[in-house]
Amino acid sequence: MVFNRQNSSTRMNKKLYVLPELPYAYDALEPYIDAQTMQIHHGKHHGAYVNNLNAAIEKYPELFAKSAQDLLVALSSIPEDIRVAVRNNAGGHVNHSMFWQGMAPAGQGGEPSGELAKEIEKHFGSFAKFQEKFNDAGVKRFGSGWVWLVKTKDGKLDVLSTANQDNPLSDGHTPIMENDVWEHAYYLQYKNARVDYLKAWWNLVNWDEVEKRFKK
Ligand code: MN3
Repeated sequence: MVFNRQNSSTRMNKKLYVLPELPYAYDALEPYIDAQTMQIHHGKHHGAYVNNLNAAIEKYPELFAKSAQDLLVALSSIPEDIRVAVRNNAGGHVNHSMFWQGMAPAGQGGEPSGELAKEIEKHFGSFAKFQEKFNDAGVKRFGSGWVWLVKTKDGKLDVLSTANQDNPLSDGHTPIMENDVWEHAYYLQYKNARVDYLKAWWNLVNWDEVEKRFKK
């Protein structure tokens, strides 16, 4: 049997995107995020983004060689017929993977330290003002989306929000931390009170992870 060289190398490069395991148990973020929300959010929502991303890329298998982040950075170069699917589902995959890593079991929250704490003070005035700006951007995001702390193209810290599953990477910014303000992130526990969820969520921030991203 003769293998076509190109086909076999395509097959070797084809690495499906996979749903990462949570770095903690489903109930580890209680009482701020309940176990059922985590189970559905991770298994069903994030799981669906991964499946849909794999299905979209299937048409251009050479793209499996790229990381999901790289797909978002180079969104304009993605074939037009799958660009929206990649934007939504690579976005959903990257955003949620970062989101899980950016949280830690309750009680380990606290405040940022070192260089990051200094930069936050420099750009926002104080940690409290930064929190206020972040929460405000989250409350004002109409419909579904995300709120972010980013390092902008010119190296400044800024707070912004994006719609749907859009990621700041596609606009040339580097995401440092993020909160999910889709209703599926909080509705079971907080109902329509997004603002209460946003406030409670600070108890879960994994500052070690956020500082690591900031230093990169
Ligand atoms: Mn979500």
